[in-house]
Amino acid sequence: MGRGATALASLDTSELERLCDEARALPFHDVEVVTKTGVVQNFRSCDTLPEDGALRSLMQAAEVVIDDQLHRKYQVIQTPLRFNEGVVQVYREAAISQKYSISPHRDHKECINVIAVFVLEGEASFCVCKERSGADPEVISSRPGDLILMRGYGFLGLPRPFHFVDNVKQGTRISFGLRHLMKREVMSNRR
Ligand SMILES: O=C(O)CCC(=O)C(=O)O
Ligand SMILES: [Fe+2]
Repeated sequence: MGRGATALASLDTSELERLCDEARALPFHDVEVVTKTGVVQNFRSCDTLPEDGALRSLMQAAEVVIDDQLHRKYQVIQTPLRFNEGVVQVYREAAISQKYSISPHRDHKECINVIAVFVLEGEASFCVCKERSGADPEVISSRPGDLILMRGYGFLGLPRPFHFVDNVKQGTRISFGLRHLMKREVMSNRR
């Protein structure tokens, strides 16, 4: 995680299909086009997941596996990992005039330990960069089935990475982001 994020292959096609079917049927809502802190957002989102569904079980399984490695085994994160937020985001193909699907930002300080984003569908670029301007971007290669792991607040005392999504190709991109919020009442995950 040299620059604060990395991606690894994680889900097989049949699991992906189940997750996508469940994700597509969620009651998505529009998000603010520009947040209070100036982050541009071009997607719809849903954070209410069906009980006993594939998304929830993935959230639980990911928590166990990641906690096992990063907390119990290697103590890279100090507090036990508890994913208490799971958000599905659907991005439409970007208009040419729109550079970013989500512009450079860091996830909120309330998001501790590690942030896990499963790419469920679509092609796009998830990039880390130096600062809010988007300078010096590096694409974290991520395809459907991949899991992007990103430093949250407190991860080895290292800075949270700036990152963005652009280049959403034909069709849609669906991601499933898991976060451990220190307090659950956070209104916006981004700053
Ligand atoms: O959909 C993604 O890949 C993650 C987007 C993101 O950075 C966020 O929602 O904070
Ligand atoms: Fe983010």
